[in-house]
Amino acid sequence: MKFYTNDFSPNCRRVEAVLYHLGLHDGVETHRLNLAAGEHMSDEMRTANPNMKVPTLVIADMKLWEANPMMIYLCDRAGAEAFCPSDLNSRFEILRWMSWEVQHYNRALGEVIWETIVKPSFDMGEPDQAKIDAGLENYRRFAAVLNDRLSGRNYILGDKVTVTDFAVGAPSAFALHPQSQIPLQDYPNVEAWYQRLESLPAWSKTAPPRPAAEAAE
Ligand SMILES: N[C@@H](CCC(=O)N[C@@H](CS)C(=O)NCC(=O)O)C(=O)O
Repeated sequence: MKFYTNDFSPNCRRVEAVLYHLGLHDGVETHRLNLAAGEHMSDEMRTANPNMKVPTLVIADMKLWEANPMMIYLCDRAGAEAFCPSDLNSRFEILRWMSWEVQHYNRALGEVIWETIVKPSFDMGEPDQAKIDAGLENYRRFAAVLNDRLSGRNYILGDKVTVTDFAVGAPSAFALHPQSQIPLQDYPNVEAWYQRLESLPAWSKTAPPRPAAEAAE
């Protein structure tokens, strides 16, 4: 199994964490690509994924791209029923929250983090306050939904961690970073759930390096 990944990417982190969680990581040939240096723009990557994006997994003849379906594939292949339940209702919940995080929650979070963490870390210009404000307004709308969902639950589907948490929680390290401006103090269930995720072995093994801006201090 070949895994093309990047250490800063929440999309990659969620897949690598699943590989650790399922005990598959040792059998993986991992290619850590420097996206800023364009290492993903290669013929090898184009063959593995015509989008030339990470995460990408190659398992024999299967070329897997798009993080969320990749995670479900890995779980089903490993028979990880508790981590990725296959009954009809659970599958609906998993797919619903995955679709929601891509379209709403993590999109809003990403808009803010791009300005507050990514741009300063990679010398990409000054943060745009108007974009931060718009992103935060969006974030608050969806964070309230997640905060309610996590009321009385340790994880999104219930008491046990599932693949759903790895998908929705993928940018946890950035959201928790003080530089992010994400108002987690107003969403205490979300903050506690992020901390819970961070303490899982598979999650802590895949923590991104500290943002360059902080490392330079
Ligand atoms: N929807 C894709 C997103 C993939 C993606 O955008 N990956 C980024 C890193 S997070 C990437 O490869 N960027 C390099 C580029 O677009 O050139 C997924 O879920 O895997």
